[in-house]
Formats: sequence, C-alpha cells, structure tokens
Amino acid sequence: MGSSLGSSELILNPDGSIYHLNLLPDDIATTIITVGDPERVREVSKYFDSIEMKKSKREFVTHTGYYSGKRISVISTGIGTDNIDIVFNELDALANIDFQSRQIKSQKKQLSFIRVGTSGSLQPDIPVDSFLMSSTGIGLDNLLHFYDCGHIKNKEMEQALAAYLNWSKYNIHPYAVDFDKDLADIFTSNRIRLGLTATNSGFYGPQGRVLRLNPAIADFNEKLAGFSFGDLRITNLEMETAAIYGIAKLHGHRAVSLNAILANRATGEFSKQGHKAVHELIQYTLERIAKSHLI
Ligand code: R1P
Repeated sequence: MGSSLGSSELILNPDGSIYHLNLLPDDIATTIITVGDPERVREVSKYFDSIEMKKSKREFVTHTGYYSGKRISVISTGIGTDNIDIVFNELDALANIDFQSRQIKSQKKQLSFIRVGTSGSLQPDIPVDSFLMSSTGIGLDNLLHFYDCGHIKNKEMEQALAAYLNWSKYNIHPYAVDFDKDLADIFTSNRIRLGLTATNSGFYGPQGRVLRLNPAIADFNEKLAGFSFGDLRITNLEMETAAIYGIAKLHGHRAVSLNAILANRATGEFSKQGHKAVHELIQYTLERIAKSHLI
C-alpha cells in the first residue's frame, strides 16, 4: 500500500468532487474532447444522442454523453498551458486515484484526449479554415520544465530546435512532445494536414503580435516558420497543444490536437467564417470517433 495523498495535495470539494473541475470519478468518459472556449462545449454536445451529465466551475464546463454508441466527455480548458496543468492533472486523478483511500490505483486507466481547438498558421500556403493535426507540440512556455519528463520528449527535435532558434538568451527553452500515433490514425485523412505546432504562453507578444508593446524578438513568427525537421515544418501557433501532449503522455494517456486554422499570420488574413470551420472540425472529430475502436 502506498501512502495516501494529503488534503492540500489532492484537494476535494465537500461533495467529494475534484477541486477545480467539480467532477466525480464516474462523471468522465475515457474518450475526452477538450476545447478552449466554454461555449464550445455545448457546440459539441448538441450533436450527442443523449447527455447524462453537465457540470461546471470557473471556465471548466463538462458535458458527458453518447454519440453513436460512444461515451464521450467534452470539457473546456479555458486558455493557456497553466490551465492545461490543472485540467489534465485533475482528469487523471479522477481516473487513477481512489478518492476514498486517497491512494493511486494499482490498475491504471488510459484516457484518450482529442483537442478541438483554433490556431494561427505560420506558413503562407496553409489557408484559413483548413484543418491541421499536430504531430508534435513544441512548447515555448515553461510548464513541462517543472516535471521529470526527459523520457517522454522528442529529444532529437528538441536539440535541433535549440540549435536553430538559439533563444536561450530570452529564457526560451523549447520542449517537444509527439502525438499518440494510434490515436492520430483515427483522425488521419486527406481532409487534415500534419504539422509541427508551437505552443506559447500568451496571445500577443508570445505570438509575435504587436499592438503598443515592442517585441523582444522582432522576427519571432518568421524564425519559427523557418524551422523544419525532415518533411515537417512549424506550421502553426496556439496556446495548449505541447502542454497537453506532455502532461497526457507523462500520465500514460493518449493525446492528439486538431486545429481549425482561423488566422494566417504570414499573409495577415483572418477567417471570415471561423464559426463554420470550427463546426466542421467538431463534426469531423465526432464522425471519426464514431467509426473508431474507441469505446
Ligand atoms: C486564443 O484565442 C485561444 O484560441 C486557441 C488558443 O490556443 C487559445 O486557447 O485555441 P481555442 O480556440 O481552443 O481556445
């Protein structure tokens, strides 16, 4: 028997639910769609054949139901890798920690995470409203540096990135984590391209946007766009994927990130029908899950 987790380590609400997500272990399915926007949760669950559970707290809205015989949870993470740390640690706790004994279960449950998010392209030839699956998440934030994670990273890519970017003088130490290939196979088709997705900790300066503040790195997006690894380029920039890949893999879960490209940062274009593109990606995701081995 391992030692039990203390009450400031594993924080439970008075009803026994996990601290931020406000969920009980039975509330979640093993297939979990994550979205950034809390409003997008019902845009996913409106396609479900039945909804068994709806709960929320802060920006974390969760619906669980059935689509074509598959039990699916959809949860909003809000924006950013700091929220990913909370959501993914708490979802793992719901699956793999016994809340009565406060001990880690000996038999682990593996969850499958599918991010359905939005993103900006860094390459002029990747148009707005297209779909992109992230084969690797490249973290420019620092979340994964707080975990013992050497064994799950794509070290070859990390080394190539560090040498190419040479951004340690800005305290940027990129980490690279790959998608789960088996899970990705479910979503692979000629409708969705593959790319390397950079994840950063902000929307403006950390994505090369200049409103009134001067950037520390003037050619930030162009430099990212110039990196290639084999056939793959850094294609897009958003705020969650690398952290999702990292925290999911560290827990032994599977993750894939699907992006609707709403902006093209290289051409300056922004989608005029972003809502439609996101809806099509939601439908694509659900149809692929329906036809898959996921339960
Ligand atoms: C920024 O507007 C947000 O949109 C993107 C970014 O990753 C960030 O969370 O994704 P979502 O639309 O999934 O939130």
